[in-house]
Amino acid sequence: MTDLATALTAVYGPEIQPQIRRYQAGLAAFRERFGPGPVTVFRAPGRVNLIGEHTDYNDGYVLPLALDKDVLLFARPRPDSTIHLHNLEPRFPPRAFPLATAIPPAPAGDWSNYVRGAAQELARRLGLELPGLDVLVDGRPPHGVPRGAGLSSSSALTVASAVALAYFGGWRWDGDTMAQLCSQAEWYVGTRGGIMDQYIALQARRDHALFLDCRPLPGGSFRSRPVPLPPGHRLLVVDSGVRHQNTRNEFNRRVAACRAGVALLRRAHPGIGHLRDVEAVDWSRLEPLLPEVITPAELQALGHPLEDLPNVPPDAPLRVRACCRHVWHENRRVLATVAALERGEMAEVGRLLREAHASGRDDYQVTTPELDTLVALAMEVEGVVGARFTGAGWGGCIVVLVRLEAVAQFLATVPERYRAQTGRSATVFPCRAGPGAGLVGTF
Ligand code: NG1
Repeated sequence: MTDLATALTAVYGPEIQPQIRRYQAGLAAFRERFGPGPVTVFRAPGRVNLIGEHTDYNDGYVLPLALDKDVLLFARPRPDSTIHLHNLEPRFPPRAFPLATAIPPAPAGDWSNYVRGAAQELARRLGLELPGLDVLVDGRPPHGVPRGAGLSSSSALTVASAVALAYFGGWRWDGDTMAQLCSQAEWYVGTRGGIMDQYIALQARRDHALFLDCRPLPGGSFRSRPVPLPPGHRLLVVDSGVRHQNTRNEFNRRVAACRAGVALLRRAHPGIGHLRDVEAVDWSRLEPLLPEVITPAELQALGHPLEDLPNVPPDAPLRVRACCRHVWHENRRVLATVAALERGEMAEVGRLLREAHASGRDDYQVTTPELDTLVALAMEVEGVVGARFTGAGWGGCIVVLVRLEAVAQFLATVPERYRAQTGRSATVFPCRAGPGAGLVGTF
């Protein structure tokens, strides 16, 4: 048995009173539902990405950090091989499914699919004798990860589930292998995302962002490096309050546009596998090789079928040139941001963040009017270094880098002006870079 206060101090630092109450409530709810006895607790954080959007599935660069908000998973092995799921939020109803190497999905949008994906992937890849589990999940505010806000609450649930199953299955995982497994697990829900969210959830370091090269090295590991956050500054996450449903199709269309670009560039650059592989070729030489728009059917006729991309119909217009333009430049921006942060050149960091937002808005077309408004309002505050949308887009949050002394002015003006302009309320939370996912202890 672990001492709760000691375990929580190791994870959250000295201010643990609210966390003690949160964990105690979770433990009590678990025992009320599943009976007395020891309970093992796991956690996984959400993330905010400073820069490098829609680059991870193109084998590119990203610069995320883990939030100090997390999903808690309370678990205890069962004598059979089923997973019984309970969630402290009533809008996520109880679920149960048997462990297997092919687990049937619940209907699209069902919360249990993230746990199913993780369970299926562990059963498949590791061939473990996984025990069944009773599970209780707590992702409630204010300490949980906001849902659907581009802060990777889904990856946090996937990662926490995988870590719990691996623990009870006796697998001593390494972070790179586990991140790849969890990234694959999220394909279970249909999106074809990259490795950023799961990697940072697992490998985050307190007070640091993580520069990650999403191209796996020959042995399957990844190159990453902690980047300290600039002293005298604060990162703010501002939730626009806009949530878009069914972004899966739009997401996969962007993935399709990038893959189409690679297929077409291969005619002049044989052997390339990702946009990343032409990073040294000047964009002005690549752009003429790409059409503005092409459909999957036209690509197929050219001998380049797009495979394994759910919900991308043959006549979907793929904006190949603009999407590739975003990715090619965004990769450069990540490298330049890391260099500028390390040299303390904050004006340059700010310029890159603003440019990244404009590129997501104009080329990748994933922002919303509300996100654009929030970024514009943020930039009006003196002392704001830069601001941009964060995560996939289509609503959710912006991230703002601001000088410490300007935070009060930001809080006093931006939400009010946002409400005046859009009629919506924005939630601002200062963000501390927290540690990565793992076992908290048995209580
Ligand atoms: P969010 O914001 O969590 O939907 C998605 C992808 C990332 C990355 C970003 C865009 C998943 C699980 N996450 O994140 O891999 O591609 O969009 O940069 O697919």
